[in-house]
Amino acid sequence: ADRVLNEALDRAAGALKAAKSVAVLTGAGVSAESGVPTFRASDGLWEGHRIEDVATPTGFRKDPGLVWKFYNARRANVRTVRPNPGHLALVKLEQRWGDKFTLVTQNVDGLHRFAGSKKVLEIHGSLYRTRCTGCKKIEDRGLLDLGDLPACPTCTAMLRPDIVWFHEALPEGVWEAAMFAAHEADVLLVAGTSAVVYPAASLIPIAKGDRSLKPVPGTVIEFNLTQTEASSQADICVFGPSGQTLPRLCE
Ligand code: BJW
Ligand code: ZN
Repeated sequence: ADRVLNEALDRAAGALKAAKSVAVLTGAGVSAESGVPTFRASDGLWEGHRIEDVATPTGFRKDPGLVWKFYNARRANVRTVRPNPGHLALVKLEQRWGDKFTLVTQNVDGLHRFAGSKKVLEIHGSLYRTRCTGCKKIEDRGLLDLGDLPACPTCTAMLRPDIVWFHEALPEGVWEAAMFAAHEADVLLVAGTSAVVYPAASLIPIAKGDRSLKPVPGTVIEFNLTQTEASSQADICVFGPSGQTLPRLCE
């Protein structure tokens, strides 16, 4: 098993070395070793809640207090965690590739920025920010408890978490930049994601490209504990905890 892992890591390092442009797609798995729970538990619940109750616009309309309770708990957890060596390895890669490096994350925990990554595209929003349901103003409020039903200081309408729920569109400019980076990338690293949520997962086929748009297809390298929906599309699969495997890419 060790030999298989070392071979995959060698091939990954080789592909990376030859790349002029690098993109990364991360998911909840890269924060697992920091102590942030991942989403898809076997019972289909998030911390005992049904997904449609806490992570859809309909759920928020029905019971905003419950949704805020859920998010305040998530925010309290994230307040206690720190980046792990996987996050730090991605900071190093950004330093090496400069503006030819783009980190796209589905995570809302802010740990990539905390670790020191500069160019981070948060395609599913952030637990740090609120968005006003009235005047639409977005504000960074940190991770302090905001209470049951926080109101906008400007217009008094109800605030919501600045998170992309199911059935909602991704933030437009951010998503476009993510697609552009995947399209440009010679190498796409896909780390700690089950790759079942769209449109995020479509960055993988975008990086591979079809022949008319991208004469040399991008190389997709997966970092995960197990096989996922991404594995069959990946050129190289590095199985193991990303907090251990990503740092070895930088050696
Ligand atoms: C490790 C590890 C270690 C562990 N090392 N690895 C049917 C019904 C309803 C909707 C749809 C439907 N079919 C399709 C849809 C669309 C839907 C969708 O994709 N659904 C699928 C689930 C079926 N998508 C949407 O609704 C999107 N919007 C949309 O389509 O809008 C259309 C529209 C267009 C134009 C105008 C208007 C509308 C929006 C999707 C937003 C998703 N947001 C969420 C919730 C945010 C809430 C919150 O965080 O509080 O974002 S969903 C949730 O999943 C979260 C995550 O970012 C996202 C991805 O999950 P991720 O990161 O992959 O985590 P896990 O847990 O799934 O996987 C963890 C992985 O890590 C595993 O593989 C482990 O093995 C691994 N791992 N430890 C390495 N140490
Ligand atoms: Zn407002």
